[in-house]
Amino acid sequence: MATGQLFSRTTQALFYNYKQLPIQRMLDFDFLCGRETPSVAGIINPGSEGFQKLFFGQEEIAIPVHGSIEAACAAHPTADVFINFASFRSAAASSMSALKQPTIRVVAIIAEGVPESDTKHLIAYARSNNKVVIGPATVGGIQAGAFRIGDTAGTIDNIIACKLYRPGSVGFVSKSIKMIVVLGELGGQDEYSLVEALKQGKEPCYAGVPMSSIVEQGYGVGDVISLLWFKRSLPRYCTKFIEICIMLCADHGPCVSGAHNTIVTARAGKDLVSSLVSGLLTIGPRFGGAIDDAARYFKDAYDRGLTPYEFVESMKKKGIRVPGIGHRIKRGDNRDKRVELLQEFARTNFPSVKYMEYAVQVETYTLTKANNLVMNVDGAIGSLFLDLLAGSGMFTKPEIDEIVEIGYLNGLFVLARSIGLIGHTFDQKRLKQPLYRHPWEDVLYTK
Ligand code: Q5B
Repeated sequence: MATGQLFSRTTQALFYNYKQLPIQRMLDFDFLCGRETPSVAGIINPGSEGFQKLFFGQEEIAIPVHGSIEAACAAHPTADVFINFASFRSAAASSMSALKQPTIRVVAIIAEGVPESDTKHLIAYARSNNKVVIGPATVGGIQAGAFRIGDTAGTIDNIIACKLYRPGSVGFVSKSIKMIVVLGELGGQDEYSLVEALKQGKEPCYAGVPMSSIVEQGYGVGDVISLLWFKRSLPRYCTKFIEICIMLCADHGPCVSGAHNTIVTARAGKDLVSSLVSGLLTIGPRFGGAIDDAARYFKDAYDRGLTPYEFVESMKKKGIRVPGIGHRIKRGDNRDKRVELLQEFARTNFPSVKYMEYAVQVETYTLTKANNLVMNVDGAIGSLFLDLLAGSGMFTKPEIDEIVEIGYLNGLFVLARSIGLIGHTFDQKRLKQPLYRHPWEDVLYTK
Protein backbone atom coordinates (compact mmCIF):
# COMPACT_ATOMS: atom_id res chain seq x y z
CA MET A 1 0.00 0.00 0.00
CA ALA A 2 1.22 3.54 -0.69
CA THR A 3 2.88 5.36 2.18
CA GLY A 4 1.02 8.57 1.37
CA GLN A 5 -2.58 9.08 2.42
CA LEU A 6 -4.75 7.37 -0.16
CA PHE A 7 -8.26 8.13 1.04
CA SER A 8 -10.29 10.96 2.52
CA ARG A 9 -13.80 11.48 3.82
CA THR A 10 -14.98 12.27 0.31
CA THR A 11 -13.35 9.31 -1.44
CA GLN A 12 -15.85 7.22 -3.40
CA ALA A 13 -15.42 3.77 -4.86
CA LEU A 14 -16.85 1.58 -7.60
CA PHE A 15 -17.52 -1.93 -6.34
CA TYR A 16 -16.95 -4.76 -8.81
CA ASN A 17 -19.25 -7.80 -8.44
CA TYR A 18 -22.34 -7.40 -6.36
CA LYS A 19 -21.55 -8.56 -2.81
CA GLN A 20 -24.19 -7.19 -0.51
CA LEU A 21 -22.41 -7.74 2.83
CA PRO A 22 -19.10 -5.96 2.25
CA ILE A 23 -20.90 -3.08 0.50
CA GLN A 24 -23.31 -2.70 3.40
CA ARG A 25 -20.34 -2.84 5.82
CA MET A 26 -18.69 0.01 3.94
CA LEU A 27 -21.90 2.03 4.17
CA ASP A 28 -22.26 1.25 7.89
CA PHE A 29 -18.71 2.47 8.42
CA ASP A 30 -19.49 5.66 6.45
CA PHE A 31 -22.46 6.33 8.66
CA LEU A 32 -20.43 5.76 11.84
CA CYS A 33 -17.80 8.22 10.56
CA GLY A 34 -20.46 10.82 9.83
CA ARG A 35 -19.63 10.93 6.14
CA GLU A 36 -22.01 13.04 4.08
CA THR A 37 -21.81 10.84 1.01
CA PRO A 38 -21.77 7.04 0.81
CA SER A 39 -18.32 5.69 -0.06
CA VAL A 40 -19.79 3.35 -2.70
CA ALA A 41 -20.85 5.44 -5.71
CA GLY A 42 -21.77 2.54 -7.94
CA ILE A 43 -21.73 -1.23 -8.36
CA ILE A 44 -20.51 -3.06 -11.44
CA ASN A 45 -22.30 -6.31 -12.06
CA PRO A 46 -21.29 -7.40 -15.58
CA GLY A 47 -24.30 -7.80 -17.77
CA SER A 48 -26.92 -6.31 -15.47
CA GLU A 49 -28.05 -2.76 -14.83
CA GLY A 50 -30.39 -1.01 -12.42
CA PHE A 51 -30.21 -0.17 -8.73
CA GLN A 52 -29.49 -2.00 -5.48
CA LYS A 53 -31.23 -0.95 -2.30
CA LEU A 54 -28.94 -0.64 0.70
CA PHE A 55 -28.90 1.27 3.98
CA PHE A 56 -26.99 4.44 4.74
CA GLY A 57 -27.67 4.71 8.44
CA GLN A 58 -31.42 4.36 8.80
CA GLU A 59 -32.09 5.71 5.35
CA GLU A 60 -32.65 3.34 2.42
CA ILE A 61 -30.66 4.36 -0.62
CA ALA A 62 -30.49 3.08 -4.21
CA ILE A 63 -26.99 2.54 -5.52
CA PRO A 64 -26.73 2.44 -9.33
CA VAL A 65 -25.66 -0.87 -10.87
CA HIS A 66 -23.75 -0.76 -14.16
CA GLY A 67 -23.10 -3.49 -16.67
CA SER A 68 -19.51 -2.54 -17.45
CA ILE A 69 -16.50 -0.83 -15.88
CA GLU A 70 -16.50 1.81 -18.64
CA ALA A 71 -20.14 2.71 -18.06
CA ALA A 72 -19.62 2.96 -14.30
CA CYS A 73 -16.55 5.21 -14.65
CA ALA A 74 -18.37 7.47 -17.10
CA ALA A 75 -21.34 7.74 -14.74
CA HIS A 76 -19.21 8.40 -11.62
CA PRO A 77 -16.13 10.37 -12.73
CA THR A 78 -15.18 11.37 -9.17
CA ALA A 79 -15.15 7.77 -7.88
CA ASP A 80 -11.44 7.02 -8.09
CA VAL A 81 -11.17 3.76 -6.12
CA PHE A 82 -12.03 0.41 -7.68
CA ILE A 83 -12.77 -2.40 -5.23
CA ASN A 84 -12.50 -5.68 -7.05
CA PHE A 85 -14.39 -8.63 -5.59
CA ALA A 86 -13.97 -10.73 -8.75
CA SER A 87 -12.80 -14.34 -8.42
CA PHE A 88 -9.13 -15.20 -9.00
CA ARG A 89 -10.04 -16.25 -12.55
CA SER A 90 -11.24 -12.84 -13.68
CA ALA A 91 -9.61 -10.49 -11.13
CA ALA A 92 -6.55 -9.68 -13.24
CA ALA A 93 -8.45 -8.80 -16.41
CA SER A 94 -11.05 -6.66 -14.65
CA SER A 95 -8.35 -4.93 -12.58
CA MET A 96 -6.41 -4.07 -15.73
CA SER A 97 -9.56 -2.65 -17.35
CA ALA A 98 -10.08 -0.52 -14.25
CA LEU A 99 -6.48 0.70 -14.21
CA LYS A 100 -6.91 1.80 -17.82
CA GLN A 101 -9.78 4.12 -16.89
CA PRO A 102 -8.46 7.69 -16.45
CA THR A 103 -10.74 8.29 -13.46
CA ILE A 104 -9.46 5.31 -11.43
CA ARG A 105 -6.51 5.99 -9.11
CA VAL A 106 -6.52 3.00 -6.71
CA VAL A 107 -7.47 -0.63 -7.39
CA ALA A 108 -7.93 -3.04 -4.47
CA ILE A 109 -8.01 -6.72 -5.44
CA ILE A 110 -9.46 -9.07 -2.84
CA ALA A 111 -9.12 -12.42 -4.65
CA GLU A 112 -6.48 -14.93 -3.58
CA GLY A 113 -4.69 -17.05 -6.13
CA VAL A 114 -4.19 -14.46 -8.86
CA PRO A 115 -1.16 -15.68 -10.90
CA GLU A 116 2.08 -13.93 -9.90
CA SER A 117 2.88 -12.95 -13.50
CA ASP A 118 -0.52 -11.19 -13.79
CA THR A 119 0.12 -9.44 -10.49
CA LYS A 120 3.52 -8.20 -11.66
CA HIS A 121 1.96 -6.97 -14.88
CA LEU A 122 -0.73 -5.06 -12.95
CA ILE A 123 1.78 -3.48 -10.57
CA ALA A 124 4.09 -2.44 -13.41
CA TYR A 125 1.20 -0.87 -15.31
CA ALA A 126 -0.03 0.92 -12.18
CA ARG A 127 3.43 2.29 -11.38
CA SER A 128 4.03 3.62 -14.85
CA ASN A 129 0.63 5.36 -14.76
CA ASN A 130 0.90 6.83 -11.23
CA LYS A 131 -1.75 4.50 -9.87
CA VAL A 132 -1.85 2.22 -6.84
CA VAL A 133 -2.72 -1.46 -6.59
CA ILE A 134 -3.64 -2.89 -3.18
CA GLY A 135 -3.49 -6.67 -3.20
CA PRO A 136 -4.20 -9.18 -4.65
CA ALA A 137 -5.19 -11.33 -1.67
CA THR A 138 -5.73 -8.24 0.46
CA VAL A 139 -8.22 -7.71 3.24
CA GLY A 140 -8.33 -4.15 1.89
CA GLY A 141 -7.40 -1.05 3.79
CA ILE A 142 -8.98 1.50 6.06
CA GLN A 143 -8.49 5.22 6.60
CA ALA A 144 -9.78 5.82 10.11
CA GLY A 145 -12.76 8.15 10.12
CA ALA A 146 -12.82 8.36 6.35
CA PHE A 147 -12.96 5.30 4.14
CA ARG A 148 -13.04 1.51 4.43
CA ILE A 149 -12.49 -1.13 1.77
CA GLY A 150 -15.00 -3.96 2.04
CA ASP A 151 -14.62 -6.08 5.16
CA THR A 152 -11.41 -4.50 6.46
CA ALA A 153 -11.27 -4.33 10.28
CA GLY A 154 -14.09 -6.79 10.73
CA THR A 155 -17.38 -6.18 12.44
CA ILE A 156 -18.89 -2.84 13.30
CA ASP A 157 -18.47 -3.75 17.00
CA ASN A 158 -14.76 -4.16 16.42
CA ILE A 159 -14.56 -0.87 14.54
CA ILE A 160 -16.29 0.91 17.42
CA ALA A 161 -14.05 -0.80 20.00
CA CYS A 162 -10.92 0.22 18.05
CA LYS A 163 -12.30 3.74 17.47
CA LEU A 164 -11.60 3.39 13.76
CA TYR A 165 -14.58 5.59 12.96
CA ARG A 166 -12.54 8.65 13.84
CA PRO A 167 -9.05 9.78 12.81
CA GLY A 168 -6.38 8.66 15.24
CA SER A 169 -2.67 9.01 15.76
CA VAL A 170 -1.38 5.62 14.68
CA GLY A 171 -0.95 4.58 11.08
CA PHE A 172 -1.37 1.01 9.88
CA VAL A 173 1.47 -0.03 7.61
CA SER A 174 1.70 3.60 6.67
CA LYS A 175 2.97 6.91 7.92
CA SER A 176 1.21 8.64 10.82
CA ILE A 177 1.76 11.58 13.09
CA LYS A 178 3.19 9.90 16.14
CA MET A 179 4.61 6.55 15.16
CA ILE A 180 5.05 4.06 12.39
CA VAL A 181 3.53 0.62 12.80
CA VAL A 182 4.60 -2.08 10.40
CA LEU A 183 2.91 -5.46 10.38
CA GLY A 184 4.90 -8.02 8.45
CA GLU A 185 4.66 -11.69 7.57
CA LEU A 186 6.34 -14.05 10.03
CA GLY A 187 9.81 -14.97 8.85
CA GLY A 188 10.09 -11.99 6.49
CA GLN A 189 13.01 -9.61 6.07
CA ASP A 190 11.15 -6.32 6.66
CA GLU A 191 12.04 -6.00 10.34
CA TYR A 192 15.74 -6.39 9.57
CA SER A 193 15.72 -3.78 6.78
CA LEU A 194 13.88 -1.38 9.11
CA VAL A 195 16.50 -1.84 11.83
CA GLU A 196 19.20 -1.27 9.22
CA ALA A 197 17.46 1.89 7.94
CA LEU A 198 17.11 3.20 11.51
CA LYS A 199 20.79 2.55 12.14
CA GLN A 200 21.72 4.46 8.99
CA GLY A 201 19.56 7.50 9.94
CA LYS A 202 16.83 6.74 7.43
CA GLU A 203 16.04 8.01 4.06
CA PRO A 204 15.12 11.71 3.68
CA CYS A 205 11.36 12.23 3.81
CA TYR A 206 8.89 14.93 2.90
CA ALA A 207 6.37 15.03 5.75
CA GLY A 208 7.11 11.40 6.51
CA VAL A 209 6.98 10.18 2.89
CA PRO A 210 10.40 8.82 1.84
CA MET A 211 12.01 10.16 -1.33
CA SER A 212 11.93 6.71 -2.91
CA SER A 213 8.13 6.54 -2.50
CA ILE A 214 7.80 9.99 -4.03
CA VAL A 215 9.67 8.83 -7.10
CA GLU A 216 8.34 5.26 -7.31
CA GLN A 217 4.71 6.23 -6.80
CA GLY A 218 4.88 9.00 -9.37
CA TYR A 219 4.12 11.93 -7.07
CA GLY A 220 3.82 15.25 -8.91
CA VAL A 221 4.86 18.73 -7.85
CA GLY A 222 1.34 19.26 -6.44
CA ASP A 223 1.85 16.28 -4.12
CA VAL A 224 5.23 17.63 -3.02
CA ILE A 225 3.66 21.02 -2.27
CA SER A 226 0.90 19.33 -0.32
CA LEU A 227 3.48 17.47 1.79
CA LEU A 228 5.85 20.38 2.35
CA TRP A 229 3.36 23.23 2.76
CA PHE A 230 0.28 21.51 4.14
CA LYS A 231 2.05 18.56 5.84
CA ARG A 232 -0.33 15.96 4.44
CA SER A 233 -1.09 14.01 1.28
CA LEU A 234 -4.04 15.67 -0.38
CA PRO A 235 -6.34 13.79 -2.78
CA ARG A 236 -5.26 13.75 -6.41
CA TYR A 237 -7.85 16.30 -7.57
CA CYS A 238 -6.42 18.80 -5.04
CA THR A 239 -2.81 18.25 -6.04
CA LYS A 240 -3.84 18.41 -9.70
CA PHE A 241 -5.54 21.74 -8.98
CA ILE A 242 -2.32 23.03 -7.38
CA GLU A 243 -0.40 21.92 -10.47
CA ILE A 244 -2.88 23.64 -12.79
CA CYS A 245 -2.52 26.89 -10.78
CA ILE A 246 1.25 26.70 -11.17
CA MET A 247 1.10 25.95 -14.86
CA LEU A 248 -1.40 28.72 -15.60
CA CYS A 249 0.41 31.39 -13.55
CA ALA A 250 3.92 30.54 -14.78
CA ASP A 251 3.98 33.46 -17.22
CA HIS A 252 1.81 36.22 -18.59
CA GLY A 253 4.13 37.78 -21.13
CA PRO A 254 6.94 40.32 -20.90
CA CYS A 255 4.81 43.40 -20.16
CA VAL A 256 3.62 42.60 -16.62
CA SER A 257 5.41 44.20 -13.67
CA GLY A 258 7.43 41.15 -12.60
CA ALA A 259 8.67 40.21 -16.07
CA HIS A 260 9.53 43.85 -16.83
CA ASN A 261 11.74 44.15 -13.74
CA THR A 262 13.42 40.84 -14.45
CA ILE A 263 14.11 41.83 -18.06
CA VAL A 264 15.55 45.22 -17.06
CA THR A 265 17.78 43.57 -14.46
CA ALA A 266 19.01 40.86 -16.81
CA ARG A 267 19.79 43.51 -19.45
CA ALA A 268 21.80 45.39 -16.84
CA GLY A 269 24.12 42.37 -16.85
CA LYS A 270 23.01 40.97 -13.53
CA ASP A 271 22.97 37.24 -12.73
CA LEU A 272 20.00 34.85 -12.71
CA VAL A 273 19.17 35.14 -9.02
CA SER A 274 19.29 38.98 -9.06
CA SER A 275 17.10 39.11 -12.17
CA LEU A 276 14.63 36.64 -10.66
CA VAL A 277 14.28 38.36 -7.30
CA SER A 278 13.97 41.79 -8.88
CA GLY A 279 10.86 40.48 -10.67
CA LEU A 280 9.55 38.59 -7.65
CA LEU A 281 9.75 41.74 -5.54
CA THR A 282 6.93 43.33 -7.57
CA ILE A 283 4.50 40.62 -6.45
CA GLY A 284 2.14 42.22 -3.99
CA PRO A 285 -1.39 43.54 -3.44
CA ARG A 286 -1.82 44.82 -7.00
CA PHE A 287 0.18 42.25 -8.94
CA GLY A 288 -0.17 38.52 -8.32
CA GLY A 289 -0.05 38.84 -4.55
CA ALA A 290 -3.77 39.43 -4.02
CA ILE A 291 -4.61 35.73 -3.63
CA ASP A 292 -4.40 35.61 0.16
CA ASP A 293 -6.42 38.79 0.57
CA ALA A 294 -8.97 37.55 -1.95
CA ALA A 295 -9.35 34.35 0.12
CA ARG A 296 -9.57 36.34 3.38
CA TYR A 297 -12.18 38.82 2.17
CA PHE A 298 -14.31 36.33 0.20
CA LYS A 299 -14.30 33.91 3.16
CA ASP A 300 -15.22 36.57 5.66
CA ALA A 301 -18.00 37.99 3.47
CA TYR A 302 -19.45 34.56 2.55
CA ASP A 303 -19.24 33.18 6.10
CA ARG A 304 -20.96 36.30 7.45
CA GLY A 305 -23.71 35.92 4.86
CA LEU A 306 -23.10 39.29 3.16
CA THR A 307 -24.73 39.71 -0.23
CA PRO A 308 -22.29 40.61 -3.02
CA TYR A 309 -23.81 44.11 -3.01
CA GLU A 310 -23.24 44.51 0.76
CA PHE A 311 -19.71 43.14 0.47
CA VAL A 312 -18.58 45.34 -2.46
CA GLU A 313 -20.19 48.48 -1.08
CA SER A 314 -18.71 47.90 2.40
CA MET A 315 -15.26 47.58 0.80
CA LYS A 316 -15.87 50.80 -1.12
CA LYS A 317 -16.79 52.62 2.08
CA LYS A 318 -13.53 51.44 3.66
CA GLY A 319 -11.63 52.56 0.54
CA ILE A 320 -10.33 49.02 -0.13
CA ARG A 321 -10.29 47.56 -3.64
CA VAL A 322 -11.81 44.09 -3.77
CA PRO A 323 -8.80 41.75 -3.99
CA GLY A 324 -9.14 39.29 -6.86
CA ILE A 325 -11.25 41.69 -8.90
CA GLY A 326 -10.01 43.92 -11.72
CA HIS A 327 -7.44 43.62 -14.48
CA ARG A 328 -5.43 46.00 -16.67
CA ILE A 329 -6.26 44.16 -19.90
CA LYS A 330 -9.07 41.70 -19.27
CA ARG A 331 -12.67 42.87 -19.62
CA GLY A 332 -16.20 41.56 -19.22
CA ASP A 333 -16.22 40.81 -22.95
CA ASN A 334 -12.62 39.50 -22.97
CA ARG A 335 -12.38 37.15 -19.97
CA ASP A 336 -9.19 35.70 -18.59
CA LYS A 337 -8.95 32.17 -20.04
CA ARG A 338 -6.99 31.06 -16.95
CA VAL A 339 -9.94 31.92 -14.72
CA GLU A 340 -12.30 29.97 -16.97
CA LEU A 341 -10.00 26.91 -16.97
CA LEU A 342 -9.66 26.90 -13.18
CA GLN A 343 -13.40 27.26 -12.72
CA GLU A 344 -14.10 24.49 -15.21
CA PHE A 345 -11.70 22.10 -13.44
CA ALA A 346 -13.19 22.86 -10.04
CA ARG A 347 -16.80 22.56 -11.21
CA THR A 348 -15.96 19.10 -12.57
CA ASN A 349 -13.76 17.81 -9.76
CA PHE A 350 -14.45 19.64 -6.48
CA PRO A 351 -17.20 18.38 -4.17
CA SER A 352 -18.32 21.98 -3.61
CA VAL A 353 -17.52 25.36 -5.20
CA LYS A 354 -19.57 27.58 -2.91
CA TYR A 355 -16.84 30.19 -2.37
CA MET A 356 -16.09 30.36 -6.08
CA GLU A 357 -19.77 30.80 -6.92
CA TYR A 358 -19.89 33.62 -4.38
CA ALA A 359 -16.86 35.26 -6.05
CA VAL A 360 -18.66 34.91 -9.40
CA GLN A 361 -21.68 36.74 -7.94
CA VAL A 362 -19.34 39.47 -6.66
CA GLU A 363 -17.88 39.75 -10.17
CA THR A 364 -21.38 39.97 -11.68
CA TYR A 365 -22.02 42.95 -9.43
CA THR A 366 -18.64 44.68 -9.98
CA LEU A 367 -19.08 44.31 -13.75
CA THR A 368 -22.18 46.47 -13.49
CA LYS A 369 -19.85 49.23 -12.24
CA ALA A 370 -17.02 48.96 -14.78
CA ASN A 371 -16.12 46.55 -17.58
CA ASN A 372 -12.57 45.91 -16.27
CA LEU A 373 -13.78 44.69 -12.87
CA VAL A 374 -13.64 41.03 -13.83
CA MET A 375 -12.53 38.19 -11.59
CA ASN A 376 -8.78 37.89 -12.10
CA VAL A 377 -6.51 34.89 -11.64
CA ASP A 378 -5.80 35.86 -8.01
CA GLY A 379 -9.53 35.94 -7.25
CA ALA A 380 -10.11 32.60 -8.95
CA ILE A 381 -7.30 30.86 -7.05
CA GLY A 382 -8.18 32.54 -3.74
CA SER A 383 -11.85 31.56 -3.84
CA LEU A 384 -11.21 28.07 -5.21
CA PHE A 385 -8.57 27.31 -2.62
CA LEU A 386 -11.17 28.07 0.02
CA ASP A 387 -13.36 25.46 -1.65
CA LEU A 388 -10.45 23.02 -1.71
CA LEU A 389 -9.74 23.55 1.99
CA ALA A 390 -13.39 23.36 3.03
CA GLY A 391 -14.54 20.60 0.66
CA SER A 392 -11.67 18.11 0.70
CA GLY A 393 -12.38 16.96 4.26
CA MET A 394 -8.64 17.08 4.89
CA PHE A 395 -8.55 20.22 7.06
CA THR A 396 -10.27 21.11 10.30
CA LYS A 397 -11.95 24.50 10.61
CA PRO A 398 -9.17 25.94 12.82
CA GLU A 399 -6.59 24.68 10.30
CA ILE A 400 -8.43 26.44 7.46
CA ASP A 401 -8.61 29.66 9.48
CA GLU A 402 -4.88 29.43 10.22
CA ILE A 403 -3.92 28.83 6.57
CA VAL A 404 -6.02 31.80 5.47
CA GLU A 405 -4.71 34.00 8.28
CA ILE A 406 -1.03 33.13 7.75
CA GLY A 407 -1.40 33.52 3.99
CA TYR A 408 -0.08 30.48 2.11
CA LEU A 409 -1.65 31.18 -1.23
CA ASN A 410 0.46 33.99 -2.65
CA GLY A 411 3.18 31.34 -2.48
CA LEU A 412 1.51 29.61 -5.41
CA PHE A 413 1.90 32.70 -7.60
CA VAL A 414 5.47 33.30 -6.41
CA LEU A 415 6.41 29.72 -7.17
CA ALA A 416 4.64 29.68 -10.52
CA ARG A 417 5.89 33.04 -11.76
CA SER A 418 9.50 32.14 -10.85
CA ILE A 419 9.31 29.67 -13.75
CA GLY A 420 8.40 32.44 -16.19
CA LEU A 421 10.82 34.99 -14.75
CA ILE A 422 13.71 32.54 -15.06
CA GLY A 423 12.65 32.03 -18.69
CA HIS A 424 12.64 35.80 -19.31
CA THR A 425 16.16 36.06 -17.85
CA PHE A 426 17.42 33.31 -20.16
CA ASP A 427 15.67 34.96 -23.16
CA GLN A 428 17.50 38.24 -22.57
CA LYS A 429 20.86 36.53 -22.12
CA ARG A 430 20.37 34.28 -25.16
CA LEU A 431 19.34 37.24 -27.34
CA LYS A 432 22.31 39.24 -25.99
CA GLN A 433 20.12 42.22 -25.23
CA PRO A 434 21.91 45.45 -24.34
CA LEU A 435 21.36 47.71 -21.31
CA TYR A 436 17.75 48.88 -21.12
CA ARG A 437 16.98 52.60 -21.21
CA HIS A 438 13.38 53.74 -20.98
CA PRO A 439 12.18 56.00 -23.86
CA TRP A 440 12.36 59.56 -22.56
CA GLU A 441 9.08 60.56 -24.26
CA ASP A 442 7.30 58.14 -21.95
CA VAL A 443 8.26 60.20 -18.91
CA LEU A 444 6.40 63.31 -17.83
CA TYR A 445 8.83 66.13 -16.99
CA THR A 446 7.34 68.95 -14.90
CA LYS A 447 9.01 71.98 -13.48
N1 Q5B B 1 -11.17 49.53 -9.29
C1 Q5B B 1 -5.51 44.87 -10.89
O1 Q5B B 1 -6.44 48.22 -11.98
C2 Q5B B 1 -5.74 46.37 -10.76
C3 Q5B B 1 -10.96 47.63 -8.31
C4 Q5B B 1 -11.72 48.79 -8.33
C5 Q5B B 1 -13.03 48.01 -6.64
C6 Q5B B 1 -11.31 46.64 -7.37
C7 Q5B B 1 -6.95 46.66 -9.83
C8 Q5B B 1 -6.76 46.11 -8.43
C9 Q5B B 1 -7.28 44.31 -6.83
C10 Q5B B 1 -5.93 43.65 -6.71
C11 Q5B B 1 -5.83 42.41 -7.53
C12 Q5B B 1 -4.39 41.05 -9.00
C13 Q5B B 1 -4.48 47.03 -10.19
C14 Q5B B 1 -4.50 41.35 -10.47
C15 Q5B B 1 -2.39 40.00 -11.54
C16 Q5B B 1 -1.62 38.94 -12.30
C17 Q5B B 1 -1.61 39.13 -13.79
C18 Q5B B 1 -1.34 40.58 -14.21
C19 Q5B B 1 -1.45 40.87 -15.71
C20 Q5B B 1 -0.51 38.21 -14.32
C21 Q5B B 1 -6.02 46.91 -12.12
C22 Q5B B 1 -9.93 52.12 -12.32
C23 Q5B B 1 -11.18 52.24 -11.48
C24 Q5B B 1 -10.94 53.00 -10.18
C25 Q5B B 1 -10.67 51.93 -9.17
C26 Q5B B 1 -11.63 50.86 -9.65
C27 Q5B B 1 -10.13 48.87 -9.83
N2 Q5B B 1 -10.00 47.69 -9.25
N3 Q5B B 1 -12.74 48.97 -7.51
N4 Q5B B 1 -12.33 46.86 -6.56
N5 Q5B B 1 -10.64 45.50 -7.28
N6 Q5B B 1 -7.39 44.94 -8.14
N7 Q5B B 1 -4.68 42.22 -8.23
O2 Q5B B 1 -6.88 48.62 -14.41
O3 Q5B B 1 -13.75 55.44 -9.55
O4 Q5B B 1 -12.01 55.55 -11.36
O5 Q5B B 1 -11.34 55.74 -8.98
O6 Q5B B 1 -6.07 46.71 -7.62
O7 Q5B B 1 -6.70 41.57 -7.56
O8 Q5B B 1 -1.79 40.84 -11.01
O9 Q5B B 1 -1.70 39.99 -16.50
O10 Q5B B 1 -1.35 42.07 -16.04
O11 Q5B B 1 -0.77 37.03 -14.49
O12 Q5B B 1 0.60 38.68 -14.51
O13 Q5B B 1 -5.10 49.87 -13.19
O14 Q5B B 1 -2.85 38.72 -14.31
O15 Q5B B 1 -8.08 46.16 -10.41
O16 Q5B B 1 -7.52 50.24 -12.78
O17 Q5B B 1 -6.42 51.47 -10.93
O18 Q5B B 1 -7.12 52.64 -13.06
O19 Q5B B 1 -8.83 51.78 -11.48
O20 Q5B B 1 -11.60 50.92 -11.08
O21 Q5B B 1 -10.94 52.30 -7.85
O22 Q5B B 1 -12.17 53.61 -9.86
P1 Q5B B 1 -6.42 49.27 -13.18
P2 Q5B B 1 -7.38 51.60 -12.04
P3 Q5B B 1 -12.34 55.18 -9.94
S1 Q5B B 1 -4.11 39.92 -11.51
